[in-house]
Amino acid sequence: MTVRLIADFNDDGVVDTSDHLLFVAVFGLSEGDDGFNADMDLDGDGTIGIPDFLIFVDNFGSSA
Ligand SMILES: [Ca+2]
Ligand SMILES: [Ca+2]
Repeated sequence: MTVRLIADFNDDGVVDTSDHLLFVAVFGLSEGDDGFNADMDLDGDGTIGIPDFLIFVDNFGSSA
């Protein structure tokens, strides 16, 4: 069984600082911007911002 963690952006099975670095790199981008990644728009509102960060924090430390 494969569990896809919501905030495991690099798919290594754990939500940790390496995922945080990926998140920081896209923080503030909106749909249509260069580098926007819909996987990191955790609440699906079209912008990668504070609400997505809060979801990330909730999932930080999770492992599959
Ligand atoms: Ca990860
Ligand atoms: Ca968002």
